[in-house]
Amino acid sequence: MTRRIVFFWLLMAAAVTAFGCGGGTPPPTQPQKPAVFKLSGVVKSVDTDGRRLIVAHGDIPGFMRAMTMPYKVGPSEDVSKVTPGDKIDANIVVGNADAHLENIQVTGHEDGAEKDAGGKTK
Ligand SMILES: [Cu+2]
Repeated sequence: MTRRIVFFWLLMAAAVTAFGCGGGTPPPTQPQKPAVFKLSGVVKSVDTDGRRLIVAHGDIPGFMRAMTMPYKVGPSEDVSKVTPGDKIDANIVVGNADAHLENIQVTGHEDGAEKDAGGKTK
C-alpha cells in the first residue's frame, strides 16, 4: 500500500468518525450526475404506448456517430406531438443505466411543412 492510499483511508476513517455512520450502514452512494447531449434528427417512427421514438440523428460529439436508433422518451414529454417525418431537436439525458430524450422540440418536417408549437401542421 502506498503512503497516499494509507492517507486516503485515514481521511475516510476520520470522516466516518466525525459524521457518524448510523449504526454501520454504508453511506448512500451518490447517484451519478446524468450527462446531457444535444440531438438533432428526423423521427422515423413513433411508439406512443411504449414511449419510444426511432430517430435518424446526426453526429453527437462525445456520445455517438450519426445513426438511426430507438430512444426512450422522458416522462414529462408529450409523445403525441411527434409524428414520423418530424425534424426534432432534443436533449439526450444519459444516466447510469439508460438514456432518454427530454425537451423535444419539433422544428419542422422532412417534407418542408412547418408545424406550430402544438405539433399541428400549419
Ligand atoms: Cu445513436
